[in-house]
Amino acid sequence: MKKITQEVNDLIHRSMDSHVRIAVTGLSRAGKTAFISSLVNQLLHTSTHDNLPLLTASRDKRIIGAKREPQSNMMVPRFAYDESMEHIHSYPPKWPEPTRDVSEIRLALKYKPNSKAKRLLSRTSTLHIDIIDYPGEWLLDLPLLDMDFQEWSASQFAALKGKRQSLAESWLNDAHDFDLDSEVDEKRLADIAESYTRYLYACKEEGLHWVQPGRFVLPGELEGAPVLQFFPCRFDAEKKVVKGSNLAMLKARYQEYQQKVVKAFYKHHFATFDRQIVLVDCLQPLNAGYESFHDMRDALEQIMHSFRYGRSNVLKRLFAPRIDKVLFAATKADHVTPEQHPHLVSLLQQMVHPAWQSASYENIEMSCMTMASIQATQTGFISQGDQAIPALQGVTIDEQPLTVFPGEVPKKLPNQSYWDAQGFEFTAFRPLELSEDEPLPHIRLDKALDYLIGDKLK
Ligand SMILES: Nc1nc2c(ncn2[C@@H]2O[C@H](COP(=O)(O)OP(=O)(O)O)[C@@H](O)[C@H]2O)c(=O)[nH]1
Ligand SMILES: [Mg+2]
Repeated sequence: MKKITQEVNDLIHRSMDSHVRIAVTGLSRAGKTAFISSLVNQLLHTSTHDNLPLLTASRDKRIIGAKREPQSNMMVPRFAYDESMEHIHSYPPKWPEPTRDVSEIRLALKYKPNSKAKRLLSRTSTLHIDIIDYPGEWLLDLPLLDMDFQEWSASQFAALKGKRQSLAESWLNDAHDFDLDSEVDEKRLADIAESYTRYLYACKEEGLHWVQPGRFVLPGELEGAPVLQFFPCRFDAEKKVVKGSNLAMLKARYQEYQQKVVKAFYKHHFATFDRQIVLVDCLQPLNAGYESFHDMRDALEQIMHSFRYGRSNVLKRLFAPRIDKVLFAATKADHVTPEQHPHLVSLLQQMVHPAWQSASYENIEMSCMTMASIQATQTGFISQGDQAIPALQGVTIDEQPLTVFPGEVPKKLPNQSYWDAQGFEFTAFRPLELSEDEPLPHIRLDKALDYLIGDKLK
């Protein structure tokens, strides 16, 4: 009898377990690593600290505690949480090393349910949370699934305007006398592909984020593989492709890239996500200027296509998408004074909303907010005559203590005259010196968490 009761109890407990996969993305340096490190750190401290007041279940004192668990997907590298924390707690504190691939970490969060149905069954429940880190650049590749090699090539040449045109010069020179019809020359293909890849990196360095193929700049384990060795070409689509020629090889590699890289990512990773947070660094393009800012907006619009599952959509043909909530978060809010935070949200909304509203996002909820995963500044006031102006205090990356008013964030998408008139100057700070047994300081990370999993903790 006792054994049966035990088994029934186990069964009930297992049925009280639920599971959510939260995907974290954003273009490189948007703050993914910082966000996941802080998220894990916050949850691990929530049993002992009041560090997440905006997470409803935590405010209601229903969170019992969190612990790490072995991740469920064994084919994906582990998210380097301990290494990140070592960096942050080193002296002087450092930001975690950048990572360039997909990674995953899993937590079990034990809580007291407040829904009647769940309470009847058990006094405690467990939510298993998988957190997945992947580069936003990979989402820029979705349109490739709807384009053949010729169409894609044409779209790349059409984009060669403004800064891009001069950045592309060296690649175009290297490809200038390349004969597409002659017998395949692997070495030459590799060289021109490298030159094209350098052009893509140069775009990113100039703050131009829309780069295709996205995997070329964040190759992960595919570094150096032939599937990443193609480049746009001008050719007559009507003419027959010579067998065994350079063009035949380029087309084959492009198709392989579509199937084995782009489709594979959507099928094996993206299809398993329940919730998505897209991190956006709005401050970097404000520093960089007009072209960079608009390019960021275009890149975001491209990223949004991955959450559009209209009937004829290429994603729906591949799998049944599961993501039902997407959060866009402007990161690094600790770079600006608190009264500027509403401007930062409104700026992000202006980048995201128009594109969101003009398309059909069936059954997906979306929200925008601003936060700082790891707060690296303290806020205060400096007096100027008889006025007190808000200011930030921190230590720069080169170890210089600094008190500044970094400037105003525009509420609306700025036009060129903004940069001509004042421009923006946001300094990068290193993390503050922190004690290892305290949770990391953050701004509204708990609000993000409430949006992402609040409903799963009822
Ligand atoms: N002040 C501040 N800086 C941040 C924060 N998050 C990220 N950063 C900065 O942005 C850089 C890139 O962040 P990271 O998380 O590595 O970006 P990822 O490439 O998206 O993983 C870091 O090295 C920090 O300099 C934050 O919350 N506050
Ligand atoms: Mg990272």
